[in-house]
Amino acid sequence: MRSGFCAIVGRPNVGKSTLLNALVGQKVAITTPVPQTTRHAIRGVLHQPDLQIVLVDTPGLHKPRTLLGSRLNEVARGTLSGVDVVVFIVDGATGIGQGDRFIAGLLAQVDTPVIAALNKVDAYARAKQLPQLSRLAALGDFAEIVPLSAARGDNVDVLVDLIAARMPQGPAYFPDGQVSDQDVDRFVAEIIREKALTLMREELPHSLAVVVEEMAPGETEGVLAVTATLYVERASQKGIVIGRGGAVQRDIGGGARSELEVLLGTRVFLDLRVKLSKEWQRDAKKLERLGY
Ligand SMILES: Nc1nc2c(ncn2[C@@H]2O[C@H](COP(=O)(O)OP(=O)(O)OP(=O)(O)O)[C@@H](O)[C@H]2O)c(=O)[nH]1
Ligand SMILES: [Mg+2]
Repeated sequence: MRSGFCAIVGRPNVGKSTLLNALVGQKVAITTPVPQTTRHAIRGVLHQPDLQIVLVDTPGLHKPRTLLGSRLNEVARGTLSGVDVVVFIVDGATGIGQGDRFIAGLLAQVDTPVIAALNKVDAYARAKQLPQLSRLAALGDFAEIVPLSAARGDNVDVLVDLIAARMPQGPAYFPDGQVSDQDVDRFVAEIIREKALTLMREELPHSLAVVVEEMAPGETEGVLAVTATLYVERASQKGIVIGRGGAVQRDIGGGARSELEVLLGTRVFLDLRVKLSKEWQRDAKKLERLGY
């Protein structure tokens, strides 16, 4: 069989995780309208007869302002070597800019072939596609260039073929049916973080971290009991996450619970707590404790 590794890189918010999910065919990574959502290199596996592509979603490469930011960049840069092909995504809706040029420069320094993808073609006029494609082509020496919509699925099959063509002969790295290397705890924490980010948007996205403290079969049969903590950085943020009379916290919990029930195929009892971990984004020890 043919098998290998493919890293997905690009600026924050260009649609890397949405593309990962589209390629795998199910939700492996959380996606939100907030930049710097992804914080780990998440592996998702595309299975086809005689073919296995291990896709590595990465945090968006950006100018870091905190220790967390630098960590995220290290994670992304660390995936560039040691893969068979890189998919470099840019956002055609916001346009190609300095950040993309910077990443193209990093990619020029590695030997790995790069497929450039112009994402979000559903979100702007068709007439703008050609100029965007030529702007993208000017950024580097790409093996292929493909316009696509990760959200709608346009051309995702074409991308699969382009990646597959670059997979060497190799073993199955994951058993049939396994679509990700994330453990359930991490996945549950991520779904809770997704709901929180989506509900609170601009207010404090980067200051949030979620840790699953406990997960076990509940007292009622067929129920999974989860205890999780939402960490914020400042005392004032606690109030925002909890909301008036606990409304925001309840909405986060409710949204996460109903999605988890579908994704995990079991009833879920979710106990959410909100705690303060002062300035955790800038503190090496706290970052480690939170899993970063
Ligand atoms: N219109 C449109 N929106 C998209 C498309 N792909 C992704 N998006 C949206 O773009 C936003 C960011 O998507 P993500 O997949 O989270 O982006 P990312 O590159 O993983 O972001 P980070 O993890 O923060 O680096 C979300 O609101 C997505 O719904 C697309 O093809 N078309
Ligand atoms: Mg992401």
